[in-house]
This record gives sequence, C-alpha cells and structure tokens, in this order.
Amino acid sequence: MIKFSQLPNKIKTVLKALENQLQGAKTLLILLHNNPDPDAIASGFALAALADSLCGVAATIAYNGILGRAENRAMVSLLDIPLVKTSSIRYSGYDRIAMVDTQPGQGNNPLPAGMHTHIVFDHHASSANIDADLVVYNSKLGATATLLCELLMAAKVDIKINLATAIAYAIRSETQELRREANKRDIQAYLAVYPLCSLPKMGAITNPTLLNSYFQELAIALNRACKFRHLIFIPLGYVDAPEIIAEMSDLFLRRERTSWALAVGNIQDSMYLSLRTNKKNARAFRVIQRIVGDNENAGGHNQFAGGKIDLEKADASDMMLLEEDVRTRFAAVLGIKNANWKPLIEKL
Ligand SMILES: [Mn+2]
Repeated sequence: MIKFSQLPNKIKTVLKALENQLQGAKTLLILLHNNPDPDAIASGFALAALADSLCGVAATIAYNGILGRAENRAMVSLLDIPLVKTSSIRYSGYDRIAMVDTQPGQGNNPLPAGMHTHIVFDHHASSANIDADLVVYNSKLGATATLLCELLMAAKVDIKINLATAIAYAIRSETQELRREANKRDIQAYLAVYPLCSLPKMGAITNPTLLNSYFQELAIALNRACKFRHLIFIPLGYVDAPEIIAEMSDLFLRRERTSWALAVGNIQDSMYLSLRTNKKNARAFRVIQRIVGDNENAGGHNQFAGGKIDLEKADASDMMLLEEDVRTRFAAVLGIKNANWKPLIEKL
C-alpha cells in the first residue's frame, strides 16, 4: 500500500504511482459514495479524465442510492456526467476498482464484502488504515475534488468546460461557498478552474427547479423542528431521498444563536442523520458516531457529518421512538442532560 497524505509536495510521485496502478489495465470502475454529492460526482468525473489521459484507461463511474437533490440532478444532466447505477454493472468486469470521496470499510459505499479496492481518493476522517494499493488522502482538505484538480493540473490535462464546472461547483458546494473547512488549496483549485467554467451552467445548477416535494418537506421541517439552547433538532419523518436531510440541517444551522443542528429522516427501515455545527474543529464526525453508536455507519468531518441507524421491520411508531431517543442522545453527547425541547416556530 502506498499512502500519500502530503500533496502537493509529492504530486509528481502520486501521478507516477497512479500510472503504475493503471498500467496494463483497460477498464477502471470508479465507485462514489451512496447518494453521491457534488464532491463525489466531480471527483469521479475528474478521475475518469485523468485515467483516460494518463493511460488511455476507460472508466465507468458508478453509484448506489438516489440522486435526490435538485442541484445534483441539474449538475449531472447539464454537465453530461456519465453516471451509472451499481445494479447495472458486473464488478468482475473491471481491471481496477477506485473509490472517491469514500473508503473501503465505510458503510456508505456499495463495494461488496471481500472485493479489493486498488485506488482511493478521499478527505473524510478515517480511524482505521485504509485498505487499498494507492491511497491519496488528506482530511484537512475541504473537498476531494481539490485533490483531483491538483493532479489534473500537474499532469497538464486539458480540463474541458464541463469538468471545470463540475470541479468548481463541487468545491463551492462542499465548502458552502468556501467558508466551511475550505483551506488554501481548495481556494487555489477553485480559482484555477473558475476561468475554465461555464458560468451560465454554474448558475443553473445553483438555482435549479425545485420539486413540489421539496416544499412539502420544508413545511414538515418547519412544523416539527425543536430547539433547546444552541441546539436544533429537525425530524422529517419519512422522506423520498436522503439529501433533503442534509439540506435541512444546513438551512437550520443558519438560525441565529444556533451552533448545532441535527436533521433526521427515514427511508424504509433506516434512519438517516445529518449533523452540522458552525464551531471550528468540533469533531462532528465523533459526535455523530456517539449518537449512532457505530463507527462504520457514521462519520464525516469536523463541521458536518452523517450517519445511519438500521432497524428491522420498523413501523412508524418504532421510528417515532427512535427519533425521541436520538434527540436525547444528541443533547447528551453534547453534555446536556434533561434538555427541555421547545418548538422552533410558534403555532401559526
Ligand atoms: Mn467530499
């Protein structure tokens, strides 16, 4: 295993190691995390371009789950990003397997147990040793797309307009306009691809048409959100796609006098959790792991993190009980016992 965490000092060495990995391969499968976000999508798109231009390797970018967020769907369609569902591929048909914006051993990607990963690009907090031949990893970066962008530039790949737009949108979305965990390298990568972007497409991705269900879920969030001191808890009940949960925790964190927001929503027998804080270095990934009680199904970054709790044959009342329990653990993990939760909005 070669592990590189010190880019860009070793950027040429990483390019060489990537070429070595792809040597002799004709096909590469690039796996994104489930319900991929713009950072995962752009990182996959960038790695496909890099593999093609370095070694002439044809890449397939695959994901599991749903592309639920309107912005993400607009990104994929306007930028012609060739994504396929993992249900339509045969893993054994690929010479190499890469993962971007996730790692082997994490519960948020579709890699079947026992299957080997050759290449990993990621920036998520990692407790264990990442099991792959080439690991390009830096948890201090705001976006995985930044790593790929640096490599594309070092390899002097011609970054086409749609790829440039994807990378720029990924960096700005993942760092919330370069203010959340964006470091100098994220800003440099963003500025480097910005002149190559389609700004009208960027505008269209940022302001997409919203489905009626978005307003429905927003109404539920407003109706059910509750607060205690600097905490907000937003239980959404059953949702169509998990991204709305992250969207709501981002939105509610913007309320005055708030420093932590936890949104939860159910899909079938699972509850998805999305945690946000505006405190720097708050180790949100640890907080969510303690709420979920599981390191494999929870993780993320200092200021934003996610997790999942799986039940068996749960009905709506089981989910309500779990909501209550999660809300209590949320406060308890942050050192508050017997929180007296109140509705966020007074009855209209
Ligand atoms: Mn990411």
